[in-house]
Amino acid sequence: MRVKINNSILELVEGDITQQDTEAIVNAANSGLRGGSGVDGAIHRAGGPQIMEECRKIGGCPTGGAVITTGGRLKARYVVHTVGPIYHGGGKGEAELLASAYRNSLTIALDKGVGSIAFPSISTGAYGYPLEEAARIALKAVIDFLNEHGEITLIRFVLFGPAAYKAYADELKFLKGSTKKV
Ligand code: AR6
Repeated sequence: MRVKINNSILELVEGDITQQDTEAIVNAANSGLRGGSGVDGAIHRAGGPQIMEECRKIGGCPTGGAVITTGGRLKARYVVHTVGPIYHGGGKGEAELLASAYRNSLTIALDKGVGSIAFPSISTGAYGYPLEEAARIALKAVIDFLNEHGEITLIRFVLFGPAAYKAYADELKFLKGSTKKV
Protein backbone atom coordinates (compact mmCIF):
# COMPACT_ATOMS: atom_id res chain seq x y z
CA MET A 1 0.00 0.00 0.00
CA ARG A 2 1.29 3.49 -0.89
CA VAL A 3 -0.03 6.96 -0.21
CA LYS A 4 1.29 10.34 -1.23
CA ILE A 5 1.95 12.96 1.45
CA ASN A 6 2.73 16.24 -0.32
CA ASN A 7 5.52 15.16 -2.71
CA SER A 8 6.65 12.17 -0.67
CA ILE A 9 5.61 8.53 -0.70
CA LEU A 10 4.63 6.60 2.41
CA GLU A 11 4.72 2.90 1.63
CA LEU A 12 3.88 -0.30 3.53
CA VAL A 13 5.43 -3.61 2.48
CA GLU A 14 5.69 -7.03 4.06
CA GLY A 15 9.31 -8.21 4.21
CA ASP A 16 12.76 -8.17 5.78
CA ILE A 17 14.31 -4.81 6.62
CA THR A 18 17.87 -6.02 6.02
CA GLN A 19 17.10 -6.43 2.30
CA GLN A 20 15.93 -2.87 1.66
CA ASP A 21 17.66 -0.60 -0.84
CA THR A 22 16.60 2.65 0.81
CA GLU A 23 19.47 5.00 1.72
CA ALA A 24 18.89 4.30 5.40
CA ILE A 25 17.22 1.57 7.42
CA VAL A 26 16.17 1.89 11.04
CA ASN A 27 17.12 -0.55 13.78
CA ALA A 28 14.94 -1.21 16.85
CA ALA A 29 17.88 -1.17 19.26
CA ASN A 30 18.34 -1.14 23.05
CA SER A 31 19.76 1.78 25.01
CA GLY A 32 23.16 0.11 25.36
CA LEU A 33 23.37 -0.40 21.57
CA ARG A 34 24.57 -3.90 22.45
CA GLY A 35 22.71 -5.82 19.78
CA GLY A 36 20.06 -8.42 20.55
CA SER A 37 17.35 -10.49 18.92
CA GLY A 38 14.65 -9.51 16.40
CA VAL A 39 15.45 -6.72 13.93
CA ASP A 40 18.58 -5.77 15.86
CA GLY A 41 20.10 -9.25 15.54
CA ALA A 42 19.13 -9.50 11.87
CA ILE A 43 20.71 -6.11 11.00
CA HIS A 44 24.00 -6.84 12.77
CA ARG A 45 24.18 -10.30 11.18
CA ALA A 46 23.52 -8.99 7.69
CA GLY A 47 25.57 -5.80 8.01
CA GLY A 48 28.69 -7.31 9.60
CA PRO A 49 30.88 -6.28 12.55
CA GLN A 50 31.58 -2.71 11.44
CA ILE A 51 28.15 -1.57 12.62
CA MET A 52 28.75 -2.91 16.15
CA GLU A 53 32.19 -1.26 16.23
CA GLU A 54 30.57 2.08 15.52
CA CYS A 55 27.83 1.41 18.10
CA ARG A 56 30.46 0.71 20.75
CA LYS A 57 32.16 4.03 20.03
CA ILE A 58 28.83 5.87 20.32
CA GLY A 59 28.22 4.05 23.60
CA GLY A 60 24.45 4.30 24.02
CA CYS A 61 21.18 6.02 23.20
CA PRO A 62 18.30 7.05 25.50
CA THR A 63 14.78 5.70 24.98
CA GLY A 64 13.10 7.80 22.29
CA GLY A 65 16.45 8.94 20.89
CA ALA A 66 18.33 7.93 17.74
CA VAL A 67 21.95 7.62 16.60
CA ILE A 68 23.38 6.82 13.18
CA THR A 69 26.11 4.52 11.84
CA THR A 70 27.15 3.42 8.40
CA GLY A 71 25.44 0.38 6.88
CA GLY A 72 28.42 -1.99 6.79
CA ARG A 73 27.69 -4.68 4.19
CA LEU A 74 24.00 -3.74 3.86
CA LYS A 75 22.59 -2.19 0.70
CA ALA A 76 21.56 0.80 2.83
CA ARG A 77 24.27 3.43 3.31
CA TYR A 78 23.23 4.19 6.90
CA VAL A 79 21.62 2.45 9.84
CA VAL A 80 19.68 4.66 12.24
CA HIS A 81 19.56 3.00 15.67
CA THR A 82 16.59 4.08 17.72
CA VAL A 83 15.31 2.86 21.07
CA GLY A 84 11.59 2.40 21.45
CA PRO A 85 9.92 2.18 24.87
CA ILE A 86 9.26 -1.07 26.69
CA TYR A 87 5.46 -1.28 27.02
CA HIS A 88 4.31 -1.18 30.65
CA GLY A 89 0.57 -0.77 30.06
CA GLY A 90 0.56 2.65 28.40
CA GLY A 91 0.62 4.89 31.47
CA LYS A 92 4.36 5.51 31.52
CA GLY A 93 4.68 7.92 28.60
CA GLU A 94 5.15 5.09 26.12
CA ALA A 95 3.18 6.74 23.30
CA GLU A 96 5.23 9.95 23.41
CA LEU A 97 8.50 7.98 23.61
CA LEU A 98 7.50 5.85 20.62
CA ALA A 99 6.58 8.95 18.56
CA SER A 100 9.94 10.48 19.57
CA ALA A 101 11.79 7.42 18.35
CA TYR A 102 10.28 7.93 14.87
CA ARG A 103 10.77 11.71 14.85
CA ASN A 104 14.37 11.56 16.05
CA SER A 105 15.19 8.83 13.53
CA LEU A 106 13.87 11.00 10.70
CA THR A 107 15.67 14.10 11.99
CA ILE A 108 19.07 12.39 12.21
CA ALA A 109 18.59 10.88 8.75
CA LEU A 110 17.66 14.27 7.33
CA ASP A 111 20.84 15.76 8.84
CA LYS A 112 22.83 13.26 6.72
CA GLY A 113 20.89 14.17 3.59
CA VAL A 114 19.04 10.85 3.42
CA GLY A 115 16.14 10.89 0.93
CA SER A 116 14.69 7.42 1.54
CA ILE A 117 14.36 5.40 4.73
CA ALA A 118 12.83 2.11 5.86
CA PHE A 119 11.40 1.48 9.35
CA PRO A 120 10.49 -1.73 11.14
CA SER A 121 7.59 -1.72 13.59
CA ILE A 122 9.53 -0.40 16.58
CA SER A 123 8.77 -1.79 20.08
CA THR A 124 6.22 -4.37 18.88
CA GLY A 125 8.44 -7.44 19.36
CA ALA A 126 10.52 -7.97 22.49
CA TYR A 127 9.33 -4.64 23.94
CA GLY A 128 5.68 -5.73 23.87
CA TYR A 129 3.90 -2.67 22.44
CA PRO A 130 0.41 -3.65 21.17
CA LEU A 131 0.59 -3.68 17.38
CA GLU A 132 -2.52 -1.62 16.53
CA GLU A 133 -1.65 1.16 18.98
CA ALA A 134 1.97 1.22 17.85
CA ALA A 135 0.90 1.34 14.20
CA ARG A 136 -1.27 4.40 14.77
CA ILE A 137 1.48 6.25 16.66
CA ALA A 138 4.14 5.32 14.09
CA LEU A 139 2.08 6.34 11.08
CA LYS A 140 0.90 9.57 12.67
CA ALA A 141 4.49 10.51 13.59
CA VAL A 142 5.83 9.97 10.07
CA ILE A 143 2.86 11.67 8.38
CA ASP A 144 3.32 14.72 10.63
CA PHE A 145 7.02 14.75 9.75
CA LEU A 146 6.37 14.50 6.00
CA ASN A 147 3.92 17.35 6.24
CA GLU A 148 6.76 19.54 7.54
CA HIS A 149 9.79 18.16 5.65
CA GLY A 150 9.63 17.44 1.93
CA GLU A 151 13.30 16.43 1.66
CA ILE A 152 12.65 12.80 2.56
CA THR A 153 10.79 11.51 -0.49
CA LEU A 154 10.22 7.89 0.57
CA ILE A 155 9.36 6.38 3.94
CA ARG A 156 8.76 2.64 3.83
CA PHE A 157 7.49 0.48 6.68
CA VAL A 158 8.80 -3.05 6.33
CA LEU A 159 6.39 -5.27 8.25
CA PHE A 160 7.41 -8.73 9.31
CA GLY A 161 4.51 -11.04 8.51
CA PRO A 162 0.87 -10.60 7.46
CA ALA A 163 -0.48 -9.64 10.91
CA ALA A 164 1.87 -6.65 11.21
CA TYR A 165 1.17 -5.64 7.61
CA LYS A 166 -2.60 -5.76 8.18
CA ALA A 167 -2.38 -3.72 11.39
CA TYR A 168 -0.45 -0.96 9.60
CA ALA A 169 -2.62 -1.07 6.46
CA ASP A 170 -5.82 -0.79 8.54
CA GLU A 171 -4.42 2.16 10.50
CA LEU A 172 -3.18 3.89 7.38
CA LYS A 173 -6.61 3.59 5.75
CA PHE A 174 -8.12 5.05 8.92
CA LEU A 175 -5.62 7.94 9.10
CA LYS A 176 -5.48 8.68 5.39
CA GLY A 177 -7.95 11.56 5.50
CA SER A 178 -6.02 14.33 3.76
CA THR A 179 -3.55 11.98 2.03
CA LYS A 180 -4.00 10.73 -1.53
CA LYS A 181 -3.65 7.18 -2.87
CA VAL A 182 -1.07 6.74 -5.68
N1 AR6 B 1 12.66 -7.15 9.29
C1 AR6 B 1 11.59 -6.41 9.66
N2 AR6 B 1 10.94 -6.58 10.85
C2 AR6 B 1 11.41 -7.55 11.68
C3 AR6 B 1 12.53 -8.35 11.37
C4 AR6 B 1 13.16 -8.12 10.10
N3 AR6 B 1 14.23 -8.82 9.73
N4 AR6 B 1 12.73 -9.19 12.42
C5 AR6 B 1 11.78 -8.94 13.35
N5 AR6 B 1 10.97 -7.96 12.90
P1 AR6 B 1 11.95 -6.41 17.89
P2 AR6 B 1 11.52 -4.20 19.81
C6 AR6 B 1 9.81 -7.32 13.56
O1 AR6 B 1 11.82 -7.42 18.97
O2 AR6 B 1 10.19 -4.72 20.19
C7 AR6 B 1 16.10 -6.53 20.53
O3 AR6 B 1 16.68 -7.58 21.23
C8 AR6 B 1 9.16 -8.04 14.71
O4 AR6 B 1 8.26 -9.02 14.22
O5 AR6 B 1 13.03 -6.59 16.88
O6 AR6 B 1 11.68 -2.72 19.56
C9 AR6 B 1 16.82 -5.19 20.77
O7 AR6 B 1 18.19 -5.36 21.03
C10 AR6 B 1 8.44 -6.91 15.43
O8 AR6 B 1 7.18 -6.64 14.81
O9 AR6 B 1 12.17 -4.90 18.50
C11 AR6 B 1 16.10 -4.65 21.96
O10 AR6 B 1 16.64 -5.16 23.18
C12 AR6 B 1 9.33 -5.70 15.18
O11 AR6 B 1 10.23 -6.10 14.15
C13 AR6 B 1 14.68 -5.14 21.81
O12 AR6 B 1 14.78 -6.34 21.03
C14 AR6 B 1 10.12 -5.23 16.39
O13 AR6 B 1 10.54 -6.33 17.17
C15 AR6 B 1 13.83 -4.16 21.04
O14 AR6 B 1 12.51 -4.62 20.99
